[in-house]
Amino acid sequence: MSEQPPGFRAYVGLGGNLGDVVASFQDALARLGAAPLSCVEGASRLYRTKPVDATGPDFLNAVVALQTSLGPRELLGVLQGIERAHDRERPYRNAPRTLDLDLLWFGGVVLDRPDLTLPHPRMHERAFVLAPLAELVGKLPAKPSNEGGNPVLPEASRIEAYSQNQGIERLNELKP
Ligand code: PH2
Ligand code: MG
Ligand code: MG
Repeated sequence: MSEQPPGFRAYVGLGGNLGDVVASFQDALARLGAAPLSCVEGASRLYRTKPVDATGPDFLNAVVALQTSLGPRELLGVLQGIERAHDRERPYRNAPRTLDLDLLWFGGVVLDRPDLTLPHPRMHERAFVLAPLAELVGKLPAKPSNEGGNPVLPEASRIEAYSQNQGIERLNELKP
């Protein structure tokens, strides 16, 4: 009997501030679960967040963990396809959006390419990423280092302080 090779754990940030964002997140969760060689391991709660370096209405943000045997670029392609399915438009930088899916962390892989930087270069500055990510990392079983380990995050008290400064409000669960 052949053993399934261990997949990587990837963390994906979800954001949006146009249209029915809860419905977009639910649909994105279903599509992520249906992606090839991948399954959803868990999701954070929803967070209402003030726009950072952006204009428009408040955002909803969340983070989803996947177990995947896709490569990081293949997974990026899946994320971009889901954004397109939600008519994501980019008229200018950080414009209001229906759905933004950012690959935050991929099994400890470090990459610096024009199309993809891992871990996500701005994730440690942004409470709208850190708060849901820390919640989810705390809920999932730890990954051994030979399977990529876990993202190293600031202390909980620091994330809490960032969250208060950046006007982050924790809401309900993201239901599939
Ligand atoms: N995404 C950005 C820029 N600013 N602000 C909040 N609150 N949430 C986001 O998801 C977000 C942002 C760039 O993608
Ligand atoms: Mg983004
Ligand atoms: Mg993005």
